[in-house]
Order: sequence, then structure tokens, then C-alpha cells
Amino acid sequence: MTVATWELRARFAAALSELYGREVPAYTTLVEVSEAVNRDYIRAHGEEATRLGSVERVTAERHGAIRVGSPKELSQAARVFAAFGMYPVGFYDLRDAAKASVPVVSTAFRPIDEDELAKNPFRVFTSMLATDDPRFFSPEIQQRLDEFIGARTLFPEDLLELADRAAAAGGLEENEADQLVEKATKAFQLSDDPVDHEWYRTLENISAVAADIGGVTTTHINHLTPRVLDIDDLYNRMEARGITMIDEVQGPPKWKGPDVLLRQTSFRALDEERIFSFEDGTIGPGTLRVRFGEVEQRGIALTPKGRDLYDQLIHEAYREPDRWAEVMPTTEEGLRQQQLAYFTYEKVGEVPAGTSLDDAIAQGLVVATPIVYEDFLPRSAAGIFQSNLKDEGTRDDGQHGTDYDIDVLSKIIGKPIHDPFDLYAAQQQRSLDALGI
Ligand code: OOG
Ligand code: NI
Repeated sequence: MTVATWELRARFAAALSELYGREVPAYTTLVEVSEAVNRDYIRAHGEEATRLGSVERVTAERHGAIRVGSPKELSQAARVFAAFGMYPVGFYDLRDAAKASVPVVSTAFRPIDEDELAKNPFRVFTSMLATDDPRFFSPEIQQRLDEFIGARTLFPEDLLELADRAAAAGGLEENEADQLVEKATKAFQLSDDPVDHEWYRTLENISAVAADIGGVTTTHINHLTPRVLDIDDLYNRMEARGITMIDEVQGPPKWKGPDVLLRQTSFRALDEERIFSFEDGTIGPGTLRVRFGEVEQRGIALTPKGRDLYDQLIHEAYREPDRWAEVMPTTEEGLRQQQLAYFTYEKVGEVPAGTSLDDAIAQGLVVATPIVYEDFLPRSAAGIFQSNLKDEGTRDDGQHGTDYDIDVLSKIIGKPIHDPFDLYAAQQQRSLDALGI
């Protein structure tokens, strides 16, 4: 195959980045500032700076976010992503995680093998509107939503067929590769179809997210997020340029220990001009403000035990770095010994029979390298959604929410959604098995 899956993915990520930069100029600024932050960080920290990913990987690294309206659209999105070696990982229920009205359930499509991640880790957080959740939608609105969404085509049949072929063959020949990337990118381009003003505003009163999904005839990338090595530095540099960031960095605070999980922050996008069809039958310009800029810093993947500790700390002592240092080990080795984080192991010397792993590490015969966190955090995702909405919308908590979980979403997608912990644990175990001590 001339163009392998990973290369299709790298081209797709680059094409989306180019498209999004044209659509949202502030994104280009964000990428420039991110690159400057990373350059300075690497200059100041040397080798250590690339412990959680090579310079090439981090420079090209992006995550995108898209939102779809129905099980059918989600399963089609999964077929498109499969062509690029991106598979569903993790289940996120943002309906309860946010104070504002965010009626979606989500997963993330990403590569799952470590060598694929190293070649290009592009991932897309993908949310599906829960039109059947009565806390948000009355039976009349649900019916209107389902009809509106049912009548549109986000992913044309020729794109889906090409995607299926690429997925089955593990790549495509050059001319078809171009076609695939072009068609897939186009599916996420902002449309100039007129937006039905009355319908959009009706949905917006319930939830701005619902309006963004079910009030327009296409989908679009909501944001594209570069990775930085020092998010606090990025935050300050953006503010110095006059771009107001949201109040806080989501996720773990800045502290003296190793980076864990994920820290993210964002800024609200500017108004974007769109064409509307108004109630009086006229067509004319108006503005929408739904897209935003986001940036992230990735840390070490935590085990379930480490994650429990994180969830506890984030509840109790959010933004109190001193409390963190009392409970969370302040070194990688501390995290490892307490089995709070995932590592891979490599033999660098002859290990005498009967030596324990900890001893072999202490004697410098085996080195442990942290595994980077490749996923998302529901509380941060909800925080990011929320802080970029100007209106809270409405939710009737007297109603019982529709049950969604990883199994329901797997059925919709037509294949199992991977559990992120299983992937990290398996990677760690493979390296332990290879050590043979
Ligand atoms: C997705 C929000 C979640 C993140 O980085 O946590 C997300 C969206 O806005 O559609 O992208
Ligand atoms: Ni995001």
C-alpha cells in the first residue's frame, strides 16, 4: 500500500488544521504561540522535555472535537475515523458533569497502538446529541430534532465506501488517499447553508450545544487543540497578546510533582458570520459564536488507583498544589512504586536471576518510562463546554435521564469501545513480559 494508515491520519490531521486555521484565524495565533512555548521549553529543559513524547510528535499533535446528532451519524463517523486508524476509546457522559445544559454522550477516536500513537496521535472527541433525554427535550422537540437530523447527510456514501476500503486494506494508493483526505476534511468544513433562525433559536434556549448540533444541516470541527509543554506559560503569553482566556486551567493544578493526566484551557472564539433564513422569509447575514480555541498539556497516565486519588483531590482541594504534594507522590518513582501511574520497562543491563523489579530499577539495570495520558477528562470536558457557553440553557431534573453507558454506545458504533485503563495496563504488561525477570 503506498499510503499507510498512519500517513493517512497525519495528512487528515494536517488538512483539518489548515482548514480550521482558515476558518478561525485565532487558531493560527494559538498554534504559533504554542510552538514558541515548546521551543523555549525544550531549550530550557533539554532531553527531559521530551520524556512524554518526541518533539516531532508533540509539534504535530492535535485533538479535534466534533458533535453529531444521531446513532446513525455516530456509526458513520466511526467508519470515517477507522480509515485513519482511529478507534473509539472511553465513554464520557457530559449530561451530568456540567451545570449548564450539555445534552451529549461522547467517546474519543484515536490510535490505540503505541507505535501508531508515536507516528501520529491525532484524536477526535466525538459527542452525540441525546435527543431522547426528556430532561432536555419535550416529545415535540425530540420529534422535530430527529426529523431534522434524519433528513441530512453528514457523510456522503462515496466517502463511507472509500473509508471502508482504506480500513480493510490498511491504507490506500496515492490518488485515492488524496480523495479520502479531501472528502473527509470537507465533511467537517463549516457550511454556508442558511441557518433556520427560528429553529436555531428554539434549540439555543434549551442548549447552545443542541443548537450547534441539531440546528444546522452539517457538522464541523468545533475546535482543534495543540499540545504545549508548559500551559501556564502559554496562558500568560496569550493574555499578553490581548486574548482573554477562561478563568482557569482545567485538570490538575501547577505543582512541583510530575505532570499527570491532562491540563487544558481555552478562549472563546469570536463571532462568526453565517447566513440565516428568517421567519419573514428573508435571507441575510447574522452571527453565531460556538467555536473556541483550546490548548492542552499532557501528563502521565494514572492507574485506577491513581485516578481515584486524582478524583478525590480535585473535589477536595482543587487548585491547592500544597495539598497535592501531601498526598500525591512528587516523583515519577513514587508514583510507580505506589502503582498510581503506568510505565513501560526496558532492560539496560544484565539482571541477575531473582532480582526484583524495584531492585533492578534501583541498580540502574532496568529503566521505567512513563506512559503518556492519551484520553480526556469528563470534568474538564464539561468545564470547557460550560465556560464557552454564554447561556446555561434549561434542564428539567425532575425527569429521569435516558440511560447511556459504554455498552450502549458500543452497540451504536457497532464495535466495542476500548476501556482506556485496559489499553495502558496491556502496554505496561507487554513491556514487563518482554523483560522476563
Ligand atoms: C468537546 C469538549 C471536550 C476536551 O478537550 O475535553 C473536549 C466539544 O466541545 O465538543 O474537547
Ligand atoms: Ni477539546
